[in-house]
Amino acid sequence: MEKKKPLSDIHVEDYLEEYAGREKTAADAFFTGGRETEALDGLWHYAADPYNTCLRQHWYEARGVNAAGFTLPLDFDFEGWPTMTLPCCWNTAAPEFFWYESTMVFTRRFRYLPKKAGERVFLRVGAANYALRVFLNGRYLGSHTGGSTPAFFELTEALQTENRILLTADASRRPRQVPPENTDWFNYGGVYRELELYRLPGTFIREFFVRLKPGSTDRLLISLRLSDPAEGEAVFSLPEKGVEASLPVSGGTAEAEIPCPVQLWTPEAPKLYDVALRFGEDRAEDRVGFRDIRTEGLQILLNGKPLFLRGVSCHEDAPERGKALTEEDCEQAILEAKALGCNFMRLAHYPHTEKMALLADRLGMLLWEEIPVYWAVRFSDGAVYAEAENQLSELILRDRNRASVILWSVGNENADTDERFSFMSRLAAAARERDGSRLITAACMVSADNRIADRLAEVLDVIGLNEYFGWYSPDLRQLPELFARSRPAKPVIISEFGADALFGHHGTAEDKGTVECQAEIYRRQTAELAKIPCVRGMTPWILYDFRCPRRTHPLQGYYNRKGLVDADRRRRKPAWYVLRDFYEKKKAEE
Ligand code: GCB
Repeated sequence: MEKKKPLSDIHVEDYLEEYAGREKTAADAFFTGGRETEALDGLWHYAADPYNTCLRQHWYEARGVNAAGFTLPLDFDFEGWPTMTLPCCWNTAAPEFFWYESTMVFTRRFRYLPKKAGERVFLRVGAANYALRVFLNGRYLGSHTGGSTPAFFELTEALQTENRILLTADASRRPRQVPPENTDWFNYGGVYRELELYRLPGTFIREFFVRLKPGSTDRLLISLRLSDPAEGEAVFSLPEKGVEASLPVSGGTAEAEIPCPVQLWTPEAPKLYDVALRFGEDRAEDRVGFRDIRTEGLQILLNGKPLFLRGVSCHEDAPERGKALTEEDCEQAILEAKALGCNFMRLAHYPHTEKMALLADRLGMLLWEEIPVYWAVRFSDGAVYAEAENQLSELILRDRNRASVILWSVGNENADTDERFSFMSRLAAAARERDGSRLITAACMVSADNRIADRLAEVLDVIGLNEYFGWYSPDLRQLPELFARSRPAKPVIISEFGADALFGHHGTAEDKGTVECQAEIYRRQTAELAKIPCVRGMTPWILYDFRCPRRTHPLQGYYNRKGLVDADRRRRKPAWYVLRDFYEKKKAEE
């Protein structure tokens, strides 16, 4: 990748070609629980680079002199660049980048001293939107695409004592990405989740999956996969129950079923157990709950008992931080949902930070997790499918030990075409194959003739249904009509209903955009939905107002105002109390 002669880059338009073929995917992910990390968070020098000059000119090689020893003029100066504290969304980090949706280059130095002979060192980036490229000491280590799932890069071969690391993060929206170009949320750019270094032994535990055997209450299933096809013995332990079981590992994998009566996890009593897995020099740990989730006819059963999912939808968006949520932000959202009477949250429309599921495990909140197969994804394109499936795999690998997560959603509001049917059926099958301990869903749309007729429902366990009666479809009488005309044989979750209302904007229930109108729609929606036996839950749209460039009406001000709570995450609108009262009644009926 050496720059041949001066200005040689200016006539090259396929400059990205040399960076192809080094994509990091779910196959590079590894289990992170219980491992020591060294943070690479903190101050990084940065430059906005909308023309991708870093990639075109190979800035990461940092060549200050030519072969003859003459000093070269440079278009960059790493140490002279300003600094930004990562992780963050650059849109909220500096006012001049609020609308910026292109490439940013980040670089810093760090010191490395080996701790153990033969150790391997990896960088995990919790999330960077959308295409991330990593360079260490002038060498290209690879790329990752997908704006909401973690990326893993091995640094070992390129490490020195003093290191220069450089990242490029390209937040461009593109039609062949997942999500595609057009979404109803703000496209925050940045390396916005933790940057961490991991030191692992030569052979390490790549996957560690522990769950209750579906349908049982006293048998655990353990799966493990190592980094190499090694042979040997792994040891699984669950100290609180005195379990220490040895697992024969063959070809780098092991599967075991272990008798172990446990106290089941529920939202009301979110019991967690410490578990650990050892292989050779490596050890992984987690804190997990055990629960059974399945459907029977029109019911959703948690640990064998019918359950009504009193939910709310949620985006990842805080006014001062965008998507770079802190643990406090996550806890605030879960506690707000609890105050509303919820036992369930839909984390729309992309994988949220793993902090959410970790907290939900601890605090007792059921979760729906989703990948951004949103609206008009290019369903006919094989590469787009691969991208979607990879994001799904990365999410499942990340969160499958979380008892709180009961549903994987393979997408939202997609037109019911043949191509979409085959694309999303494949995703549903992939999710099922990777994880048989959860239910599969997707947020479908009401058909043009007001029925639940989406063909995708055939392959889902639970039908998610977005309906906006009273709002986009203004006639609320069509809601009972919808259910009179549809006889789904599976449980339905109303994955969205709602109405925009600006906090403090008053008027009559007929005036769109007023809090009275929103509250009235919530009153009528909940009253109707309560009568429908197949409706086993709901996640109205949405907990908090969120940024949205498509929303330019003065009442919106570039926000989607369907929040039950204002974007300040404090001020509750009247519809909040309507939903709270409805959920209290539902809870009392249980
Ligand atoms: C929907 C979408 C969601 C939007 C919402 C709205 O159906 O799934 O992403 O934000 O409607 O407010 O229009």
